[in-house]
Order: sequence, then C-alpha cells, then structure tokens
Amino acid sequence: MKATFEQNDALIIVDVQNDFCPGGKLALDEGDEVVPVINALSAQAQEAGIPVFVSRDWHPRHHVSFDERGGPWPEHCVQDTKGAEFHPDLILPENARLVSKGARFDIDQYSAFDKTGLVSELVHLNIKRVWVVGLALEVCVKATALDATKNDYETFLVEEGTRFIDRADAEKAREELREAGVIFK
Ligand code: VGL
Ligand code: ZN
Repeated sequence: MKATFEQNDALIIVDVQNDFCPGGKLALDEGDEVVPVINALSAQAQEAGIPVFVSRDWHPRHHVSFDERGGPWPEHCVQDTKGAEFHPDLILPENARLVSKGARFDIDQYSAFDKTGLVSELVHLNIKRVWVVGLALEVCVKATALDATKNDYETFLVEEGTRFIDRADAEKAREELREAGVIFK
C-alpha cells in the first residue's frame, strides 16, 4: 500500500508491541503482519518529510485495566518488560516521536490523543491530515482515529496496517469510524 502523503500530513503508528503480536500476552492473530506494511509506510513518510508518531501502551504493574484489578484485559505491556517493547522488526525513523499512554493509575487511555500532548505537537507542526495504522483496530486504533476526527484532522486509516482482537467488534468499529468520517485506505 502506498500512501498519498501531502505536506501537512502525519503518520501515527499505534502500539505495535510484542504483547499484541503472536506469543504476546494479549496477542492478536497475525498482529505481526502489520510490521512490513508499516515499515514501508514510515519509510515513505520519511522520504516525504512527513513526521512519524509512534505510540506505545505503557502500563504500570497491576494497572486498573488488568483483570487482576477487575479490568477487561489480561496483564500486558507492562513498562520496561519485553512485552512492552516494539516488535523487533519494526523500523522507525530516528526522529520518530514517541507517545506513551496507559500509564495513569486511575483510568486507561486507549487513544494516542488522550492527555498525551499529541494535539499540541500536531498544531506546532501545522498538521492537517493524519494517517493511522497499528494495533488493535477496535481498541486503540479506533480511539485514536476517532479523536483525530474530533480534533478536525482529516483522518485516513490504512486497513492493511491494522489487525483486530475480535472480528465482530472490528466490524462495529469500522462502521463507527466511517460514520465519524474516517477514510479507509
Ligand atoms: C490495546 C487493549 C488494551 C490496544 C491496549 O493498543 O489496542 N488494547 N490496551
Ligand atoms: Zn493496554
């Protein structure tokens, strides 16, 4: 997939971490298959001078989102563990901007826009359109893309560069995203 990047675009890569890939603690089927797609997109972005943002789920131990605390998820992406590292084959531009989320003790943050400072960085760079890829489609990719539209960014979602946890949830997510004006590529 080739993106049609324009000036004032940014690429946002969501949570391509070991725990969301086969063998990880919250593994998505074929989660790792997004890696070559995203590597190609970020290389293209770099060539075009498009800024690349890369988010990571970055939970403290015993986070409220974990089932041990009554949350919806098994333990995953605990700070400074192997599972929280980016997939080893993910190639990021040297100047990729890191967005950490999920580190709050009291609530989860699914969106890369949720109190991370991402918007102010996009404003600073005069970004008008964003391209979103990564894991998982119906959780953090959805939340990020929806927040992008709420912040008035024209938003593209490259489906080849995403995978889901649950097929039915992913179907609902696609509908919600389309209704919000997200353009699927
Ligand atoms: C995610 C479930 C829990 C994600 C994060 O990155 O999509 N999913 N935490
Ligand atoms: Zn999480």
